[in-house]
Amino acid sequence: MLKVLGRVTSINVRKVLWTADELGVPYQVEVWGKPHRDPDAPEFRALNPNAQVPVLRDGDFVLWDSSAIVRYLIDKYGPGELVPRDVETRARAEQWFAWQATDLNTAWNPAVPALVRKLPGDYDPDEVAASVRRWTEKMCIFEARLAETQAHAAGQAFSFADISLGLSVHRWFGGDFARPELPQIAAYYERVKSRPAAVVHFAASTP
Ligand SMILES: N[C@@H](CCC(=O)N[C@@H](CS)C(=O)NCC(=O)O)C(=O)O
Repeated sequence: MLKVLGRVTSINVRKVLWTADELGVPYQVEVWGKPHRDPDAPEFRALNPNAQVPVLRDGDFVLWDSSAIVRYLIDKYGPGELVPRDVETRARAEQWFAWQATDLNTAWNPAVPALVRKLPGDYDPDEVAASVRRWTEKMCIFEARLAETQAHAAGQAFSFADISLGLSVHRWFGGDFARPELPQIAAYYERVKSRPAAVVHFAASTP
């Protein structure tokens, strides 16, 4: 059986688990990641020299980086309904999938640890406020995209991009800060989190 090394409080771990659930692939979670089990341990670094979760073990095959793992699962066990057949729509899914991992994921730091996960730390209030502003700007970009599709990131159908974006929206609503009204994103949140394969991942302890 597939083994996912990580902690379910990590968005990148849940991105992998939700993908596996969408594809109907069974897996076991081996808990790694602070504060449970420090991935800086030599046996974990031997699997991922970055000392980060998630790591996938599929038999003897070991893979790190959540985006690479999502693509691997789709290629090996899918694609299910996760990959649009039309080339342009598929490219659009890739675009939003990459945008989440780069632009959005960097904008929300340090707002996420300070205001969403509320991790202990000496946060500079100005930096947190600047991060909220950057994060809000990115969410407005996604709001505009959803206004075009009225459904999902790549178009009408749910795709792999909506896994990481859906979890990101979950974070947005889990934070302790003032948010502008973004009605498209609010409707999208209800749409994605009610998917049968999604429910458990939205119920996880921290957004
Ligand atoms: N690019 C990596 C980033 C992984 C990452 O940032 N992992 C974080 C959790 S989301 C981590 O391992 N933090 C250390 C820990 O949990 O101990 C990926 O997408 O897999």
